[in-house]
Amino acid sequence: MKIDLISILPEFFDVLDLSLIGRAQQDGLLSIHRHNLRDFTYDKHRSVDSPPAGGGAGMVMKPEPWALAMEDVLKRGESDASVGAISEKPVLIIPTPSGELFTQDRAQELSHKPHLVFAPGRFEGIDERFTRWAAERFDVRRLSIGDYVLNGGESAVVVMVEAITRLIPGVIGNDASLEEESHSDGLLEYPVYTKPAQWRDHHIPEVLLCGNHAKIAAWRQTQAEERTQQVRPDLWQRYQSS
Ligand code: 6GU
Repeated sequence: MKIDLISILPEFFDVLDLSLIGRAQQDGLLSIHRHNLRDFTYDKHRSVDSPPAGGGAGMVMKPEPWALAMEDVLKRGESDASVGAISEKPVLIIPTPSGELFTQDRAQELSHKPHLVFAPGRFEGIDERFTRWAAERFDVRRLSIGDYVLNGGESAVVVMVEAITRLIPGVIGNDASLEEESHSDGLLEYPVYTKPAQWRDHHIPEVLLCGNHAKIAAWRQTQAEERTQQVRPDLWQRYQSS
């Protein structure tokens, strides 16, 4: 998978060189390219923002630097053999609190795409005309990571890249753990324990020591259901109706 990240804070993405995602890049499963949006400005102050048309607070990102950055990404893509053979449009993800909710299902879908481009805005967001322009060249997704507001989309990009890339075969060591974790089956994960069987005054649930795998699986299922019911009634309702 190829990933292009465009931002006025490209250093923000240095965390993606750590741990499993860093390893996946070294192993060639993933190539992540950072671009500075200000490299696509041509005025003295390298300005990327401007006051909102119609008035109001804050600043809005101008569409032109974004369009130039996207044209550069597309041009590089054409000459890149790893994604060059693919006829579908690259996916352009615009992180925004006014987008559709980014979920495990969405992460799963995006993990099969050969080329993802992320355009995280700062300030009050990017001029809406950029989205329309981009829709002719990209499969555009406006995505939010939750019902709260961040200062910019960069941390949301890190969240989405991590959730998406860990689903690529080989990125995490143990593919089986992907199937057992929270959200993979619509339920939250059951509680987990490790040795010793007694720690301070606390004991492991008896059933985990019985050696009967069917019994343990049934207990875990019940725990997952109870936890989901208590903590996330919204997920529980969806789970029951599916
Ligand atoms: Cl994707 N961006 C920003 N700025 N705030 C958010 C968000 C994204 N998702 C939730 N809050």
